[in-house]
Amino acid sequence: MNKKGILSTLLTIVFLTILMSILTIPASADVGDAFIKGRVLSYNPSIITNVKLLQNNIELDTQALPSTATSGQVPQDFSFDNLAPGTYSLIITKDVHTKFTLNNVLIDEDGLDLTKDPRNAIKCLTLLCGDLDNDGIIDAKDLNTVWSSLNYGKRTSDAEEPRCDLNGDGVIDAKDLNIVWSSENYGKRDVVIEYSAPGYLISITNLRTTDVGTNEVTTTVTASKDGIVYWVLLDSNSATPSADQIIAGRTSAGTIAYRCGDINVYGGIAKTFVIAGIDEETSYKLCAVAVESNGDRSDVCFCYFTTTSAANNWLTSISTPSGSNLTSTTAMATASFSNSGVLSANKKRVV
Ligand SMILES: [Ca+2]
Ligand SMILES: [Ca+2]
Repeated sequence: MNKKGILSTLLTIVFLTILMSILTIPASADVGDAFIKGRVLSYNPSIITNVKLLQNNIELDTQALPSTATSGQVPQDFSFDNLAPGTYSLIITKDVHTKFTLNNVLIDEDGLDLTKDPRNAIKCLTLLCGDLDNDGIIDAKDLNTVWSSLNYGKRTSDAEEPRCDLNGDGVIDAKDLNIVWSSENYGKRDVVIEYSAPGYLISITNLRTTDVGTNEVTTTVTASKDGIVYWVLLDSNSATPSADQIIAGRTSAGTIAYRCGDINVYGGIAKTFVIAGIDEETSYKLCAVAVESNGDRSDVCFCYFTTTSAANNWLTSISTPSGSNLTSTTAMATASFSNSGVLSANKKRVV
């Protein structure tokens, strides 16, 4: 190559270098101060847990979570930092566990801490364990591999398939068999959760009093999904208790609530219950939380009402069956009240 050719080549390299530096746009995942952090729960910490961060199906980063020396089911934390606000996905993989995908994770400029989420399935991302043949389901084939005489009852060094030591304690025994056989794992597949899917979390869509009396109140509650609604009745000036406190029948101060209870509900169907034996002419605050069978909870909600006064319980009418004799000591009469009430016997003659 002559001098002219060398110069031309050098110029081309310089030109291409400049062009590439102009065309190279920083990855959107690396331009902000936002973050996403979370917690993964899985078995056998000596096996690597991989957490992938994706955006628009493009992998942006992967973290291999640090392992500890212990065996069993252990939590491991992760954090992806310097992210731009946006929508991301997480894919978590680990040998002998099924795949865990969390889609539609919305991150704003303040970042997102999944461990603060009210949903148990997101607060702690739990990998399902026992998929020895990596086919995406934990089933009889996996169970039979652990149960096989070539593996069961042996130390991992002597077993045909050492991966059957699911908890990582060095032996393949009942603990490992029970991990596969447990209802949390057996028959389950890869997990996919939509983080931002509307209606994912149970909610109380309606809580109101439908009939307020002197000493009782009729209440209607509707939840978005099947579950149990726990409630406490408090003085109207009371602070709102936490979900845990309502479930335990407590006030925000931890003392026993004036009244408490729970009721089974079915998604979208209004359920009515009566709280009786309460004080007349008193203002109350009714607080409630709905809990799904998987432990997920709604926000706490509340409403106020004031019981009526017995003094306003007017006698609105009184009548006697035809032919009865009001001068008799055994006269019959029918009374009506504006609220529920009892007519006291009066032996005076009525004229
Ligand atoms: Ca399997
Ligand atoms: Ca074991």
